[in-house]
Amino acid sequence: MKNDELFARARKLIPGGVNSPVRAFGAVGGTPVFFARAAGAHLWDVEGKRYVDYVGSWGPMVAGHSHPAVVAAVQAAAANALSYGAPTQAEVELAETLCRLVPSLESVRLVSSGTEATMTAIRLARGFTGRSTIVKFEGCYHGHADALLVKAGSGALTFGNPSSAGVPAEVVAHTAVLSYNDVAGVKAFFAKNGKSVAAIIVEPVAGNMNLVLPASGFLETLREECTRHGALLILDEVMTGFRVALGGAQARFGIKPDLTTLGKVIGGGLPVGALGGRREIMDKLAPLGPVYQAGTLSGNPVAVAAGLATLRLVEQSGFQERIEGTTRLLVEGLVAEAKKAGVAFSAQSIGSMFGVYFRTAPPKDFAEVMQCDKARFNRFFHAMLERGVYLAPSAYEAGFVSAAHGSAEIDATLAAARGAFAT
Ligand code: KE4
Repeated sequence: MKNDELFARARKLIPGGVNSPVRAFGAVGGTPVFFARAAGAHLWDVEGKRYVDYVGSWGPMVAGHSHPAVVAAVQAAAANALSYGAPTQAEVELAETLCRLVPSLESVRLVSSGTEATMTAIRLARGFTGRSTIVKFEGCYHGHADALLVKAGSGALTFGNPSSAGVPAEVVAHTAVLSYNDVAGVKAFFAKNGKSVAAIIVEPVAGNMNLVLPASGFLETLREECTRHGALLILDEVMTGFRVALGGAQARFGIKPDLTTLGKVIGGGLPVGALGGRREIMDKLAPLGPVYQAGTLSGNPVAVAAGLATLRLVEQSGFQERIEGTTRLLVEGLVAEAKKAGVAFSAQSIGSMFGVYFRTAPPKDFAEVMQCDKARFNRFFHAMLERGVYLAPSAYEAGFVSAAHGSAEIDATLAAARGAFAT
């Protein structure tokens, strides 16, 4: 079947024809591509067209698609069992691996998605501190738990309004929304509200408003303010974990959180999320403590096998350096092609994440992201798609490089960009 035939069929029974909104191409227009196969740095759609992939399933495929070692581990685990709903050795091995690679994790609980991880971390922070207020930042996304579906209040109103129908105002009444990288704004909020804050949750490198790097002193201020006021610092590393550095953004920026949420890479493409941190906090979780959390498929043996096999590849010597070098080559090449074409464009990378922007310099906060030329991005997106390069179908998403991307893929991408910048 063709992409458009499948999309028409999908829309008959699946809302918007997709199982996650961003996949519907609503931001960029056109018909979403239905994929049939993936290997290494490439995807093939149902019409047999090949693409160089820079979405990587939104982050998990850091080792490349269908890596033989990961597929073999999944096949072996599946041959034994698909699920027990009971403890297994593999879950202990994954917990040991995560706590070894991310030293701030003294204890860790596995769940099945990033949303479950952040939803639980918020509940745990409130249960541990006995406080209600949660602070998040405009432009950061932490999954679709009610308390986190909140947009910036208008003007001085720091307590947010629901960003989704179906979320009662009362549910987000305790969620404050501040501006990312606004150090003064954070200090002012804490001076007034510090004693009521249970936690700050933040993407230490923002990847859900396109890529925005933390300004110097921003993460340090969050750490200081939380410590000063007895609030918890939750670093949402669902996207940055094992992408920005082996130990996550917290290793790269030297920030020790109280809790960390993880996902994506730790499942190697299968459903795994996790939250972890200080033992005295984690021990508040059931069955030890009063904060309830549960999950039928938490620690699923097949998903854990994919995660363990992926992390073994990620921690191999030279893995991070190589993938970071490839990502830098991509970004430098795109900037050079745009310059030759006289297009107002910028790009940046950190680890194996990158951002491309149709503005002359990378945005430093949400307001500057909103100044990017979205229509120009959408034209570029489709021109690249036609030329066999699959970028994230939104101007407000980060891109991802895998270990399977090499000079051939970068050269092909830059050749496509040469044409796309000319459209
Ligand atoms: P999931 O529930 O989608 O596994 O994770 C939610 C989540 C939590 N925290 C961060 C920092 C995240 O980036 C995400 C999910 N990321 C999006 C990509 N922008 C997933 C793609 C999608 O929603 O389809």
